Amino acid sequence: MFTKILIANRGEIAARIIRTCHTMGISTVAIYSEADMEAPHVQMADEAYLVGAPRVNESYLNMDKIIEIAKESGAQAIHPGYGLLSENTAFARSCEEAGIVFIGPSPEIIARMGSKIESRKAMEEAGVPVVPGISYPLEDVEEAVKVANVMGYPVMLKASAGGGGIGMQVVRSEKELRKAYVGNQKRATDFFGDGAMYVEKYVENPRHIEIQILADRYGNTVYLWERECSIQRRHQKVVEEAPSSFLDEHTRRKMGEVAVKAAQSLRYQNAGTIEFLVDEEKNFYFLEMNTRLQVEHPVTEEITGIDLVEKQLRIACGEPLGLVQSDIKLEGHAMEARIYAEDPTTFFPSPGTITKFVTPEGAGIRHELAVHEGLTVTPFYDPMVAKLVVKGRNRKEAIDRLKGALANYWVEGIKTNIPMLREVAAHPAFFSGDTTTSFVEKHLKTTEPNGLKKETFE
Ligand code: MV4
Repeated sequence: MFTKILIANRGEIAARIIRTCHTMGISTVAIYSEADMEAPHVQMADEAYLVGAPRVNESYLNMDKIIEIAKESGAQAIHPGYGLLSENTAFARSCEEAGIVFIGPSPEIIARMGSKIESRKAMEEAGVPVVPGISYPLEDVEEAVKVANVMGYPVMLKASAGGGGIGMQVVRSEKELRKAYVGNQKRATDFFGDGAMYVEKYVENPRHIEIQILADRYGNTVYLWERECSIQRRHQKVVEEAPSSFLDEHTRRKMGEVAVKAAQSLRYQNAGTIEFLVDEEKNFYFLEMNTRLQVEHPVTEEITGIDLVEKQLRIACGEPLGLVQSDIKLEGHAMEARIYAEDPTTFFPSPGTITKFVTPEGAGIRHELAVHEGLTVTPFYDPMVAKLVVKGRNRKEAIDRLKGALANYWVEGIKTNIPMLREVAAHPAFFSGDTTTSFVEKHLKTTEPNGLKKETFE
């Protein structure tokens, strides 16, 4: 096993990775920016190195500097966490060239899954159901019209490099498609430097259900059930749970087996997630593959009892998985609520100094924290300050614990989305499992600032 690793991240995920390293006797190297001198991950790590100015381009995205620090400190591997450099092909390649293990899949797979067109093509070849549509880049608007007319409206025009809802539009007629085409292409080019687009049939009112997989270099691959992440606001996940209340035993197994088939066809290694759209009839379609540890991974850990970070480290240093599918248990029900430093009425980030941060404690409550009392939340990074993870013997108990914990969460000095989380947790539609991607829009009072209707994409 590695004796020392560098964590190329910050916030709760850096702290989360350091915690597992310490239970495994692995020494940890943190990196930090000038804005993160007091951050918890710096305090927790055995060593910490300043990488640069607050802005991510000068700190947490400074690949050369990070690799230099890894070499200097004697770290044998780098864990990239999520976001930042976690799905950066060039970084994974640079690590390889420097003789440092990148804790994740190969650069080739990261690149391939980073293109929505390429990943669709790969999945079609593997026999995985994909949303009806095309798996090659459109030449021009005339081709788009031709394809959409055959498929039937509504369709979704999507950028191959898209993400976060950018470069994606629902179109309900030829007229709308013609109107959307150029603007969507321009946005994709501006944001991602790649204007390639394709079309898919639009799936109405879907659920977002993703399968966690683990795969070692010897071809052993298992699925760790699903996470349902349908409760999102503007493509930002708010509450996730495992298992999904929507799936039956048969669909759950089928989706897991398909995810394993997908991973094996790619010769995937390490932890990964296959995202599916699930329609009202429980048909499921591949959406994209995430080649990193995800924010919501704790709900999977809670129901399986498996430490995903530990598995990532063991796989990366060449150990066999040591698990077969029948070893993966599914016990209880877990939920995660993401706590953001944001104004609950405007949804703008709310930086500031935290003057009170009291977390609720009790049976079935787990915290993943990026902050503590006295810390200043700066405007430079993702505004997520904490994750509240709860577990119960069943979904009802998990919801009760979520409600109870949110009621006792006490934060002052910054504004948070806790009021919105309380509204979700207490909502009858949430209890009844009406957890589609339209939940926030359909059921919450607090969806848009000042009651304004949503704009642009979606
Ligand atoms: C879709 C879709 C309906 N039909 N594709 C949103 C994020 C991006 N990765 C894919 N997304 C969607 N793709 C087809 N063919 C609906 C969404 C979608 C969505 C998906 C998952 C979670 C929340 C969502 C919110 C709005 C739209």
